[in-house]
Amino acid sequence: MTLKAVLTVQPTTPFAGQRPGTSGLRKKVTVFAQSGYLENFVQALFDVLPAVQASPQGQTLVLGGDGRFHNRVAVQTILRMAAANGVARVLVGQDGLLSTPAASAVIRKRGALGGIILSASHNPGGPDGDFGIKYNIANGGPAPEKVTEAIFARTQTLSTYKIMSGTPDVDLSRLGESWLGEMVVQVIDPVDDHAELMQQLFDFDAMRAWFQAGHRMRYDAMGAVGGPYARRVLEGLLGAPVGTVVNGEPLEDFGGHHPDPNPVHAAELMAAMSGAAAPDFGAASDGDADRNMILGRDFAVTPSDSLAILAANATLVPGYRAGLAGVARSMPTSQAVDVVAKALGVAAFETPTGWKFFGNLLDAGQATLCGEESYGTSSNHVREKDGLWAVLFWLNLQAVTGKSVEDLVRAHWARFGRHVYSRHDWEGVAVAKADQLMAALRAKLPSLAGQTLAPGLTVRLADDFAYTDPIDGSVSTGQGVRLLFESGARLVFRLSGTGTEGATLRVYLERFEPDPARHDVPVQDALADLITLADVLADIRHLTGLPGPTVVT
Ligand code: G16
Repeated sequence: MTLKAVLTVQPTTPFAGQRPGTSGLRKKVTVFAQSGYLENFVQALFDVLPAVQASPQGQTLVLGGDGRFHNRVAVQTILRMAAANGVARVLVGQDGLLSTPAASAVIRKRGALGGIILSASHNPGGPDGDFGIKYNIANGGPAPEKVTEAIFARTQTLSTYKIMSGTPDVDLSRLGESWLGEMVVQVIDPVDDHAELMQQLFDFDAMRAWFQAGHRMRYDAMGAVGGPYARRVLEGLLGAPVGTVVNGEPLEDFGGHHPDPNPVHAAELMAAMSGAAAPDFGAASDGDADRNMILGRDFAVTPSDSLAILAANATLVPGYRAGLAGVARSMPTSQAVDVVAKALGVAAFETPTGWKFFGNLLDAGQATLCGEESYGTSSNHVREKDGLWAVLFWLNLQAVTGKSVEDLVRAHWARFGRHVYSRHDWEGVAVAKADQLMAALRAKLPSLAGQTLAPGLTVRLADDFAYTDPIDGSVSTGQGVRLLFESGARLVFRLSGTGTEGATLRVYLERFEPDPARHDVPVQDALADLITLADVLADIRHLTGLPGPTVVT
């Protein structure tokens, strides 16, 4: 007997706090697991789509996530709701998995209306960890603020949601099509489209030869969704030895890893990349595989430098042989790429934090490469940041130049100067204290311009960053307090929009060092006066009650 799916309209009441942050709605698993919590958000999305994009009825959507705890349950709920809301077809990654860049690639390649991505990115997973959901539009990129605000507004007023009931869960373990009510569920290989795209952009012959010549690499997927993508390309298509990808099985709790690829959370990789016997190249990706960390032997590349170096060397890579239309970086990202853009004679855009702000520039063909200090880099091939893409770019550069990671970075600094850079995170701060700190800083801004706050640190501009999108004219204010000094140094303060516990204060520190003789001064020493100034200016230790930053990258 075949069971028939029945459309059910369930009564519900609004939940507070369903406003998406920097990248979608992120909360504890325990919050998402409440009856109706996910359902309300998804129904709000379906309700507002006709007004902000197009009706979901009769359309194709893409669905998948990073495989973290609650992913499997949430995928089934969303499938039932999509069917109840008239969606014609959902392309879902096998076992409910899709990395964020792969979801973007699938949306674009298959002409979908958009996609729902389940991830809390670099946040910890497991039953006590974090979960998240975000909607990406037809260009493959995160929904802009007008869409996320409309979804939020709807979450505050809805009283019912629609869902199909009466049938067992859809089997997502096998590729192929099945029906859920009137909707087709098409289970796709999560890796295929992305792997194909990588082959269109990079010199696979040169990279294969690099491995054949005996070079070694270690890619740490941190127990998250990046493993299958890295394995297919590195160990499969490029012939890297099996074992090049470590922690390559996507696990619900990431195998206990905190899948945030930075020197603190990727300590295991940092250790493996140290010493004469270490591999030539080290890399890591995060929970949903959109972030990347790039390491040489005993050498770490800052994300801001990475963006600048990729831009400066782009024409060495097949996909970018014709040069760049322009580059874009988030405001707190160092100015290293601006200097490259100037030398190349192309535009450099400065946007607020959040990948969604790059979408219009990429769609309009004004930027080719984009990047952020938060370990995100990508190009116009998708509308998300892309961890494996960045890693392959670095691999391609090493393969065609014969230079090591460290050689490439040092040559870059010698030519363009070094933007010495660090980010200090103060995590778990009481929200009221963090708000007080930012408000006090904002109040000080008008009095700071022209002042010399420490030797060599005269303020040229002090403001709260605001951005007018050059394509659609939309305005985003309150994007972070920044102090620009006459010397080119910068100090930026903002609160994270991705955390789920208390507030995280991020302090971004930057100074330009043209003198190669000083390029090896330890970063925290080179920034010591800015670090002290930040603490004094914002009264950080006192207001946060913390003895020092919890993460320094
Ligand atoms: C997200 C956004 C990025 C942003 C990062 C950190 O990345 O897509 O644009 O730079 O969060 O944001 P915040 O400083 O507000 O915590 P991901 O990898 O978490 O999706």
